[in-house]
Amino acid sequence: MSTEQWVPTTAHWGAYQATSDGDGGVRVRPHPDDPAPSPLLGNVPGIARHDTRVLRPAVRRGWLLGGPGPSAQRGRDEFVEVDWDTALDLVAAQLDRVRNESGNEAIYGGSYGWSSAGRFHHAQSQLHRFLNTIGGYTASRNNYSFGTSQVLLPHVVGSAAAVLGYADSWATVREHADLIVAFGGLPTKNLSVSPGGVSRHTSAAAAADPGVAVASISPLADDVPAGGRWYSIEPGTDVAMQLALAHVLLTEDLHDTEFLSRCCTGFDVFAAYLLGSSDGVPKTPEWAAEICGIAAADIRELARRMPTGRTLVTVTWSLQRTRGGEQPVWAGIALAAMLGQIGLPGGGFGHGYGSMAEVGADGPVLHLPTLPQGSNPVSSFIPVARIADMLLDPGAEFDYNGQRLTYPDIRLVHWAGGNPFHHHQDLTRLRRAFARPETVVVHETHWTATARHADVVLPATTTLEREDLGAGRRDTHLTAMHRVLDPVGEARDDYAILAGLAERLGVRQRFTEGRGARGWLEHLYEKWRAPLVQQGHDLPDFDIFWRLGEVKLPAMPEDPPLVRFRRDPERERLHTPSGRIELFSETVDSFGYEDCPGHPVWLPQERRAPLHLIANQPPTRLHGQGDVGAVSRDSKVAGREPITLHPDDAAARGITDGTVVRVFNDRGACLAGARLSDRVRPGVAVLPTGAWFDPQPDPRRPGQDLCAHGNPNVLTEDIGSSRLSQGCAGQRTHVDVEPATEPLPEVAVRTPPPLRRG
Ligand SMILES: Nc1nc2c(c(=O)[nH]1)N[C@H]1C(S)=C(S)[C@@H](COP(=O)(O)OP(=O)(O)OC[C@H]3O[C@@H](n4cnc5c(=O)[nH]c(N)nc54)[C@H](O)[C@@H]3O)O[C@H]1N2
Ligand SMILES: Nc1nc2c(c(=O)[nH]1)N[C@H]1C(S)=C(S)[C@@H](COP(=O)(O)OP(=O)(O)OC[C@H]3O[C@@H](n4cnc5c(=O)[nH]c(N)nc54)[C@H](O)[C@@H]3O)O[C@H]1N2
Ligand SMILES: [Mo]
Repeated sequence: MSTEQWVPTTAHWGAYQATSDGDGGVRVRPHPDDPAPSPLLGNVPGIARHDTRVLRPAVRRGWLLGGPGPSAQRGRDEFVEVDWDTALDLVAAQLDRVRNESGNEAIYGGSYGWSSAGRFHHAQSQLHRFLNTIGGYTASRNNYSFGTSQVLLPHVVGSAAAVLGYADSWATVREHADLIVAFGGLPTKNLSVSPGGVSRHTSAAAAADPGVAVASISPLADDVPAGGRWYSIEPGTDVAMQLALAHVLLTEDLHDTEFLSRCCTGFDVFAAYLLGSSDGVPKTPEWAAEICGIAAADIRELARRMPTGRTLVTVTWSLQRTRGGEQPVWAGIALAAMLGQIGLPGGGFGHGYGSMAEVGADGPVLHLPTLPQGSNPVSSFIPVARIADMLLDPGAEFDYNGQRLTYPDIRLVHWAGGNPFHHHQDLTRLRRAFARPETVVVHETHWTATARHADVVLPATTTLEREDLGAGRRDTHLTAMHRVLDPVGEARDDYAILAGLAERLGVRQRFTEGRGARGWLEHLYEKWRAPLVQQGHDLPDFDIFWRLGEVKLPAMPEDPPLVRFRRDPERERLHTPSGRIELFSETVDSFGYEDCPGHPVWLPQERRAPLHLIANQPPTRLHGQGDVGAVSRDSKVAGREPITLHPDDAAARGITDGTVVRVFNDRGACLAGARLSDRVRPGVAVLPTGAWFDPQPDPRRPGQDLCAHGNPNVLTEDIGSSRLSQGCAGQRTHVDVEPATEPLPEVAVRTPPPLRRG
């Protein structure tokens, strides 16, 4: 029987309300003030309770019997369930042994991943704080989302935040912009999501129907908003189109020379490249049309239109999640600089409209309550997407942002709140990499592929089973996240798990500071509130906040850095060597990287299979989270992840709608369910990320596995975006597709791995 106590909570897909269904499960409904609630809400009941919840601590049999050591059995072995004391004793003993024998550098604690919303129980922050109290760990830098831009932007505009942290709100864009030129389109499917959530989905509502003319450049018609024009582009060729647009502005004298000389440096070098005086190739619309598949006349017409009003040039994050990913971002900035509107409302350069709810959201830029993580005495780190290289090749050197670094020798991997067997590329290679350490510890709510590749799996609660404070960056409200359910099985909060380890390592007091979880919530809230109240903001104390369920975040009016810079470039210098926007960077040039020279360039891409595969964000879930929920389950085709093919490409291969296909290239293969649509460009296939990795013998390739479920990361290449940024390059790859032949392996990943009671 339902108790009908609806309480507030939030998730990466936004604030909502939940109630217990009286039967151990949960019911959900949108926040009453949300103009565009997320469809992902429909996954929640199915994730909270599912057969794949981890119920008890579990230890891989081979590791339990044989002790720590490299093992190719990870991901293939059965598990033995043990009690909490046994599990925590085992993990604490290994942490202690590894730090004593090999130093804390041998512990990899990067632990990348989205975990859940909630400022206190954020698993990765908890783990970092814990590892810092026991002497530190090898860390990771940057993210999978826009890791390439995080390294590039400081060289071009002085900081990543100048672009990523201060996007104009959609309200400002709608008021001032006449035209949005959107490379990567404005896919609304992405806009219900933001790290920490948004309380009101204003971006999703605005992007779906912007009320501004939009030129949407993408291989997919679904990326085009209402009223927008679709420029169907060949994947990976946006830079050619951007250069041609710039070429027209330059040769027809439509560029803003005043802005370029007052606020930028290096335009002369870039202009010489556009004209072909530096490489013999003028970047004309005719040149670009051959590469990108958009008619020269269309490019010319668009270029001539851009300077006639306020124009926002946007680039989705997807465009930089690829080899040479710096180029479309830098070229987009150069294009916006030539229009001279950077720093004007609704104009200039935007990065991530169409990628995430926070970009274009209304919320203030301000600090939220945050768990202090302490400091890490270990200096070794990797750019986050170099995980497999590090595990496979300790001691090897690699390039990163002008430095030559060395991979540390990792003995123990500790992961909480992430799923590398979702997020990383070339999962067959990642399996080899995960065979190398002596011990892999994973905290998980569910039996994800990463949990299945661990030696010790510690069951974590979900947000619904605990209390927290929730808000995203650029959010409008802070949510009091109430508890709805009892912990499932013997699951514990990550905080409690780590406190148990800290106790065994003699640092419990340092880790907990003597507080329980509720004590921390009050402490973090009050510490955050005090200075704001001093500044005159009206914020209730913790008890009232908790009863109200949410508070409005105070506005912090501050002009964005690029607005201030535009007004007075001499006094508001950017943190670049020249103090200006660098269209040519002497610093980047001095690194001598052929895959990221000193100004934006066209870098042709090699291709070894006939179809482009776009492995974009799934419309039906958050990454791998929610794959067992109703929305994701309902989207499957013949039980597999849907792959969308153009009808011509399907016909040429004898593939019909609704049938199972085998998607393959020289790295790997997976099964998927075919969907035919002329809303994808011919020659392009779309297989979103996030179907739980389900490796099983490939009937076509003896001795090798395929993913029976449709995870595209068995196909993507595990390579850095460039020597500069070493970012994730997983957005696209090349494949072929064929009808699958019987017998078809069943999807096995929706039931737990073999478990025995210890
Ligand atoms: N091919 C390809 N690959 C990609 C991308 C792409 O475009 N193409 N995109 C990349 C991008 S941008 C990203 S951000 C990554 C995302 O990759 P991840 O962030 O690793 O993906 P998630 O599925 O969100 O993984 C989070 C995990 O945390 C677990 N979890 C949730 N709450 C808790 C908790 O409270 N405690 C603990 N211990 N665990 C919890 C969930 O069950 C889930 O398994 O993927 C990347 N991978
Ligand atoms: N529903 C949902 N929303 C999400 C997420 C999720 O898992 N589910 N994940 C969130 C996360 S972590 C992130 S980082 C953001 C990511 O935001 P993005 O990286 O921007 O999102 P994607 O959906 O991967 O890609 C956006 C679009 O880029 C287009 N595209 C791909 N290649 C090319 C190309 O070469 N040229 C052009 N012009 N277009 C191309 C594709 O058609 C794709 O639909 O999304 C966030 N939003
Ligand atoms: Mo991301």
